[in-house]
Amino acid sequence: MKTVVTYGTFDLFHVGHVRLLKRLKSLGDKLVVGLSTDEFNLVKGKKTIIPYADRREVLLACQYVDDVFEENTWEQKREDLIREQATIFAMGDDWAGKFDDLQDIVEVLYLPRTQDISTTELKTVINQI
Ligand code: C2G
Repeated sequence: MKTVVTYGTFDLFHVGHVRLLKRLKSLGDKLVVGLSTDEFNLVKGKKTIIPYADRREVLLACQYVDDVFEENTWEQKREDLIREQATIFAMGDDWAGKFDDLQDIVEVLYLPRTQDISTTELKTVINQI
């Protein structure tokens, strides 16, 4: 069983998220997502539009996602990756290099982001309606 783990907020779920999750699932047999809680997003300097429970439901409805757990801190990744018996830890390349310290326990990958879409841009458009 080759488990891939990733993390994110996945607020206002959009095609950039879908394309990343699709690519991540293709790297293994199981894809598990560490989903940022609303409280952790405040730590990240982000205010989520969609509450955690609904963001979790959306992710679990995505055909590429097999499981979701809470992301509450920056520091929990190592413990999570060991618990999930992860083979690969992967993120979009806006995080390139940020998690290389985990290379002693997993393969760390950074995949190209989907251009021209982001939750921030969607929020801007919504505010202009
Ligand atoms: N992403 C992407 N293309 C986009 C937008 C996002 O590939 N157009 C990717 C990001 O690179 C990230 C994932 O989708 O890997 C989730 O994006 P966010 O919800 O913005 O996650 P982020 O706030 O970066 O949280 O500890 C890590 C953090 O929790 C990551």
